[in-house]
Amino acid sequence: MSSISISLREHLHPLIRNLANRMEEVWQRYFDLQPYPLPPEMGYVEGRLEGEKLTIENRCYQTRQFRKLHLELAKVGKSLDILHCVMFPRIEYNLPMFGTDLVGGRGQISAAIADLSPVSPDLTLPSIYRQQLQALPKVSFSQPRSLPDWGDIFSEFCLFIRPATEEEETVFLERVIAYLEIHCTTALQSNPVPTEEISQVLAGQRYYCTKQRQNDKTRRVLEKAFGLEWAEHYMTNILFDIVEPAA
Ligand code: 18B
Repeated sequence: MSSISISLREHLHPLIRNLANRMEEVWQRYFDLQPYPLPPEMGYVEGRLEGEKLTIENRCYQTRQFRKLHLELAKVGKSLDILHCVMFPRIEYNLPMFGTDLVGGRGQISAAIADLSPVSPDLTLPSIYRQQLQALPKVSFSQPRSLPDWGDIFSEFCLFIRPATEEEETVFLERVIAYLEIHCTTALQSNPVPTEEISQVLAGQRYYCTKQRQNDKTRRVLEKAFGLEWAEHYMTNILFDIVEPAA
């Protein structure tokens, strides 16, 4: 299996490959990564989309602060390369959702998204995050993209662009790594919330997942390759799952 995984990564757009490698390197540097029990049939998945092969590779870990660190790489024939990543904090920790999605094909990334998304009822980030994010040097991109209707979950720091040049790809990659480093260091210093505040964190995570499941562009790719039911199952249970606390 690992040789298949390695070869998938090698065949993806360089920005996707480089970001995947860099994010895993950051995770390894900060955390004691434990395996996350993904259903075995979901580690490596193959389907067909309009005559082309769709290959999905899932990597999942857990840590003290994070229930699930999910990195997914996917390739549809020669036409579509995808990186998807979400870090799900344990609900005892009032931490934002780090998420990134890169979609591209035929040598061009069309969508590069990254954010630290709030889980508070007023959809703002904790000030410790805002201060660090505001302190980063300003960056700008020549082709910003606008968020879809369901995108109210994203913070004011959300990056959503079509990188126009290799230089912009590099600026985007370095900015995502900066977000990730801020997140890892802040998470490592954070303490669990009192029990009575857990339900609020859970509600915030649930809202985030509910909105992400409304992404028709993701859903359509999965439906075409694997069917309606499988796509619904995958979006609800693998990509954007919610875990209820033990009663
Ligand atoms: N996503 N993406 O992860 N999605 O998963 N993604 C697209 O150029 C997949 C996340 C996000 O404009 C597109 O328009 C598939 C996370 C947003 O309406 C395609 C998988 C975030 C958009 C896919 C996947 C996130 C978007 C269209 C599973 C943010 C723009 C590409 C492997 C943290 C939506 C394009 C819009 C777009 C596909 C965001 C094809 C199959 C974690 C905002």
